[in-house]
Amino acid sequence: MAIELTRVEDFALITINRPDALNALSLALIRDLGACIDEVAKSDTRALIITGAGPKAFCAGADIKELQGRSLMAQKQGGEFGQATFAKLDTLPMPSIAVINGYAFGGGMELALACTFRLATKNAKMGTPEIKLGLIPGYGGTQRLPRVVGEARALDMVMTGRTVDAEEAVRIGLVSRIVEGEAVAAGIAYAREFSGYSLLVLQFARDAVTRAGETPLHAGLKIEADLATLAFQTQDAVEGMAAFAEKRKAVFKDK
Ligand code: CO8
Repeated sequence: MAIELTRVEDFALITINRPDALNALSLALIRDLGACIDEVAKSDTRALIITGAGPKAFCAGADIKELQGRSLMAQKQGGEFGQATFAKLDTLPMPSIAVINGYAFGGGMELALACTFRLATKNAKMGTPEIKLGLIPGYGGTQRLPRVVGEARALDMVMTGRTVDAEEAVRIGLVSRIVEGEAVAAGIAYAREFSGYSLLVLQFARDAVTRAGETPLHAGLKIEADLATLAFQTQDAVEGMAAFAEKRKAVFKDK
C-alpha cells in the first residue's frame, strides 16, 4: 500500500509510503489517505502523526506525471477532491502532527499545512514550487500558507517557488520546531506533550485559534467567548480546577 495506517501506543501513524516517487500524491493515494483519516477520526487515538517513508521525503507533492494530460474538468475535480481530503484534518477530533522528514513540496507542503502542528527534521526542505511547472498550489496552499506565515511570505514562496530550509521554516513560523532523531519518535514525543489533556478542550483551543486567521476581531472574540464557556462547562474543566486546588495531577476523561 502506498499509504499505511498503524497505531503506535496511543497514537495513529499515517506513513506515505511511495519512496521511489518521493511519496508523491497520486489520486489513488489521496483517496486512501482520506479513508485513513476517516478511520483515525473514529478511533480512540490521542493524536495523528503523518510522515513520509524513506530517508528523503515527507512528500514531493502531487504526482506530476499523473497530472499531465488531464482534462480541465478532471483537474478541477482532482483539485477539489484534494482540498476536501486535506480539510478532513481541520475537524479531526484529535490534533494532527506533520513530521516533515525531508522534501515537502507542493501538495506535500499543503498536506502539512492542513495539520494542526508541523515539525521539521534538520534536513527538511519545504516549498510551493508549482509556479515552475506553470501551476499554482491547488490543495489549499494559497489559503493556508498566508494564514500561517502571512501574506508577504506566502507571496514570496508561491511566486518564486523557492525552497525554505528547516531553520528558516521555524523562523517564519512555517513549522513549530526542528526535531532531532528519528521522525516518528520525534512526533510521538511531541504528541505526549498534549495527549494527556482533554481531547474536547484541545479541539476548542484549536478551533478558536484557527478561526483567528479568518474572522474579523469582534466575531473572533465572540467565538472565543463561546468556546471558552463551552470548555468551562466540561467535566474536564471541573476536574482540572479541582486537581489544581487539591495539588494533584488532573485525570481528564474527554467529557
Ligand atoms: N511527482 C511524480 N514523481 C515525482 C515527484 C512528483 N511530484 N517528485 C519526485 N518524483 C519522482 C522523480 O520523477 C523520480 O522518479 P524516477 O526515478 O522514476 O525518475 C523520483 O521521484 C526521485 O526524484 P528525483 O530524481 O527528482 O530526486 P532528487 O533528489 O534529484 O530531487 C526533488 C528531489 C527536488 C524533490 C525533485 O524530485 C522535484 O523537484 N520534484 C517535484 C517537486 C514539485 O514540483 N512538487 C509540486 C508538484 S505539483 C503539486 O503538488 C500541485 C498540487 C495541487 C494540484 C492541484 C490540482 C488542481
